[in-house]
Amino acid sequence: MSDFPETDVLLDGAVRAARAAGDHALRNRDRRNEVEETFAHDVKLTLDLEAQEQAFGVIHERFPNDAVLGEEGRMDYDRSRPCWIVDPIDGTVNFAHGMPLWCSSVAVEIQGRVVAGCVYLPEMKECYTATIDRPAECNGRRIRPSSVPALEEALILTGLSKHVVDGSPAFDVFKALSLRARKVRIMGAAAVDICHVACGRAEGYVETGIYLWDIAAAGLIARQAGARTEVLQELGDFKMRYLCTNGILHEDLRRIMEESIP
Ligand code: LIP
Repeated sequence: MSDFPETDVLLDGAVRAARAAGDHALRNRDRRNEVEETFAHDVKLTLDLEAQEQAFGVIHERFPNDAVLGEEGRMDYDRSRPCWIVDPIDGTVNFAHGMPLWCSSVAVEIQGRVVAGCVYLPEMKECYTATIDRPAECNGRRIRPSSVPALEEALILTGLSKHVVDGSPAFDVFKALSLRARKVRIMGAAAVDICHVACGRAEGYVETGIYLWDIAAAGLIARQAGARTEVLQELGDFKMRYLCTNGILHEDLRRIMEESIP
């Protein structure tokens, strides 16, 4: 018996909200170059804001008393009531360039625990889901991490934060991983990367400077698939150093992270 009897209702809400956001962005991708703000290593699109409002609309209609926390603002985050955590377009720069690896991510957290989540990839036609009391699925089929036993055989995913500067520890981590793993890739969307670990396409994901909304839904999906997740360090303002693995390689990857970061 789940501690959260309504997990099926919560998951349905997360899926509807993620699809509302992702399908809005997909339908309007010819407007993907409408920019609200540009940064050295990131961009905020008009569609980021619109897609978030699509997700919030679904959430407020079905769960009017719950809190929401979104990448694009609305930080009425409090743990005294259920909180919906939304990244309307994760992989924004990929989306802006017309690359298909992006997603909409919606999770709901109750008493500090994510209990349901959905990561929806409109252009890849993949929808990852999980609740705290049910296994993770992609398009309704059970997913599991890989059983690759050694880093030398592994594909590891990582990312460079929008705050990257010369001397960022991420470069040291990237070098250390690249010298040990079969391959290291930067795909540009954390939630997609974590779902790739959850379904066995990659053996690990590491990133420094990633946000709660990037990992909330995908982290639950990974855990419910049988992968392992760990917040290695809280960095404030919802930022963190994060690790997700197939479990077998967790200690190796954690050690490389710790040895590479002063
Ligand atoms: C992105 C993350 C990615 C990170 C990028 C960016 P966004 O999120 O998913 O892992 O490396 O810098 O933060 O901004 O596209 O939602």
